[in-house]
Amino acid sequence: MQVTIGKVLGLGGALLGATVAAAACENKAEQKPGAAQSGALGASQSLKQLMEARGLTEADVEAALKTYVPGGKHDEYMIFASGGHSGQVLVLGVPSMRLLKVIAVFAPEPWQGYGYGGESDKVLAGGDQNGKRIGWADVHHPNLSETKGDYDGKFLFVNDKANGRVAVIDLGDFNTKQIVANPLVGSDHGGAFVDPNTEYVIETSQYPVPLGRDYAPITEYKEKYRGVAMFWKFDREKGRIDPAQSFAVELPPYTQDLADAGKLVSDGWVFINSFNTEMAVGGTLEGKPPIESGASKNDMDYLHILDWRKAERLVKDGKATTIKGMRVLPMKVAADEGALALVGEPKSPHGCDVTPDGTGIVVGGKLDTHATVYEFSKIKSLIDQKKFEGKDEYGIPILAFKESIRGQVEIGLGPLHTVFDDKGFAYTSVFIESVVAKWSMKDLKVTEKLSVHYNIGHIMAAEGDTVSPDGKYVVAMNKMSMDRFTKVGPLFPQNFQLVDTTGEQMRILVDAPIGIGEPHYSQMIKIDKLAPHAAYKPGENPYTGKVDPHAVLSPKDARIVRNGTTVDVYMTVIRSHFVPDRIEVDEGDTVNLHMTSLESAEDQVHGFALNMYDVNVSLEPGKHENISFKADVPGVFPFFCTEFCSALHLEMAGYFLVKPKGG
Ligand code: RUQ
Ligand code: CUA
Repeated sequence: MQVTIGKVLGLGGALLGATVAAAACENKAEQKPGAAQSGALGASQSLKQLMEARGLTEADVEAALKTYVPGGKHDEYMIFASGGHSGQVLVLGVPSMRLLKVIAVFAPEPWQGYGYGGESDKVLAGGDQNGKRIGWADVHHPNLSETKGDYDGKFLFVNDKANGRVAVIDLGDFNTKQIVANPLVGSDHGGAFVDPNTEYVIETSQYPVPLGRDYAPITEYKEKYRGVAMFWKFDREKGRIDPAQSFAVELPPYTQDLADAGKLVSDGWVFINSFNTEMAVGGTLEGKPPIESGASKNDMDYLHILDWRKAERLVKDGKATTIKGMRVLPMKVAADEGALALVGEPKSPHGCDVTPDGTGIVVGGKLDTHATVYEFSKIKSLIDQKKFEGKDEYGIPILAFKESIRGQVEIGLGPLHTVFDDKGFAYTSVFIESVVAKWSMKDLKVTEKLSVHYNIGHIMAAEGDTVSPDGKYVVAMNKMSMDRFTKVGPLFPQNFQLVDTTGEQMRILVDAPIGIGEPHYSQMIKIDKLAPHAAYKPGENPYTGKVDPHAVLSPKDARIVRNGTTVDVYMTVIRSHFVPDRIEVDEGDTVNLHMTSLESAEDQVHGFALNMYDVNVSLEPGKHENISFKADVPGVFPFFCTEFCSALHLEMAGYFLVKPKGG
C-alpha cells in the first residue's frame, strides 16, 4: 500500500517523489477510538495511520517532508530577522525555521554577557545619546554586507528605528561590534541598507526634527524641521563604520520612510519614499486634525531620488556644513547640482524596493491598491535633460509621475513591501488583505494570491536583495497570529510563515511563531556563504580582533597587582577553576579583572558572574574579557561560572572580598 503525497514536492530532489511508500502498511490493526493520540507516537504505525491519528492531510505531510531537518543535519539557509522592540536579531535556519541564536545588539543580554560589565559595555555606550543610556531599540531592517551586489556573509547591519541608531554585527563571531547614534535626528526608518559594495551603510530619517535635535517651535516646522539621508562610511578592513568619513544629505520635512540603494544600472543612487508631504503637525488638543488625517490629504507624496556619488563629491568639494560634528550637504546645494529630485508616488506609500537588475523601483501605496514600478532609465533621462514638472517649496525639482514609471500593478488592499525571485516574479505583502500577491514583472499582472496569517508586514525572499535572488522560498512576516497557536495571554506571538514558491502555486510550509516582537524585515542567505569561527585565538579580545595586552595565556601568569587604590587581577579560566579564586580588595578600590579562557575545544564555554556588582560575562574558548568597577560595597561576594561546563561546574567558583573602610 502506498500513501500518495501531493504532486508539488518541488524542493530539491530525494524527498520529492510523488509517492511515499508506507512500508509498514501491512500492519492492518484497527485504530481504537481514543487511542489516536498515543498511537500517533508509536514506532510501528504506518504513515497513513499516523496521518489519521494526528489529523494530518497530505499537504501537511508534504510540508513536513520539505522542512524537517533531523538533528545533526544542517539547514540550507540562514535568516537574520529583526527582533523588533527586543533590540536584538533573531537567527533562524531554513527550511526548519529552527531558532539558532538571538544576537544581542541594542539591549543587554545576560547569556552572551552583553552589557554586564565586560568589553561589550563600550559597544552599548556607542549608542548613548547626549550621554544618556538608551535601554531599548526597535530593530527594523537587517541588511547583509554585499560585494558586487551579492551577499558576502561578512557583516550584518541593523537600524534602531526608535532612536536613530545603526549597529554593525561581525558574522565571524556573530557579535555586535559597533553602535553609532545619528547625531542629527532621533528616529530612522530607511535603513540600514547598503550599496552593492558596502561602501556606505545608509540610514534615512523618519520623523523630522531640527537637525541636531535642538529646540525649534513646532510652528516653524516647515522652516526648521528636516529629514536626512545618512551615509555611514563602512571601513571593511576594520569592520567598523567611520563617522569621520560619513556624511548626510539634508531632506525636506516630508517624513521619509523606506529606502533602497540602486544596483547595477542604478548603482550610485538611492531611492527614499515619504508620507506626510502635507507636513501636518497635529494639534489634537487644540482642536486641529491629528497628523494621521492631515498627512493623508494629498493624492501624491514624494519618492526622493538621490545621486549619492554626486553628493559624496559635493561633500568632498567642501559644499557641506557641519552640524553636531557631522557633515551635512544642504538640500538646496544637492538640488541645484542635480543630485536630488522628487517624483510623485500614490497615497501614503510604504516599501521601496529596487528590482534585482536595478532597472525598476517598486513602491507600495498603503492607501492605494497599486504597486507602482518606476523606471530608472526614464528617471535618469528626465534628470539629465533637466525636464521637470516644477519645483517643491524647497526648490527641489519634481519629475512628471507618468513619465517616470514603467507601470502600475493592481495588487489589492494595502500593498507594502516587494521582494523578487529568480524567474521574473515579484511578491508583494498586502497588509489589509492578509495575502502575498505574486506578480509578473514582465506584464505587471498579479498571477496568484496566497492567504497568510495574518496581516503581513514585511516579506522576504531567499537572497532576495541581491542581484541574483535564489527563488525557492519567501517568508511572510505577519503582525498577527490570532487563532494559529495556543493562547499565551493578550499579547499574541507574531508569526513568520515559510512559503514554498517552487511549485505552480505558492504553499505555506511552516508557521514559526516568534517569541519576541515586533519583527520587521529579515534577509535569508545561503549557509555556505557564512564562515563563522568556532573559537577565538588564545587571548583574543573580540572587540579589537587582537590578542589583548592584558591576556593571561597560562595559569603561571595569573596574579593580583596592586597600584595605590587600583587592583588589577589577571585571571585564567579553564575547566573547572579560576586562577586566582580568592580576591581581596579594600572598599573604594578600583578593580580591573582581566580574564582569559584557556579553553580551545569547540563549544566549551564558561561564564563569570559576580554577586552584587551586576557583573556577568560569557567566556567562549580563547576569549579575553576586561571588566572594571569600583568596589564600593563592602562584604563577601561569591563569583562563579554560569555555564554547566563540566561535572564540576558548580565547583567552579571563588570569593571576592571587600574589606570595609577602617575595618
Ligand atoms: S517597515 S512592516 Cu520598518 Cu514596513 Cu516594518
Ligand atoms: Cu565553567 Cu561552569
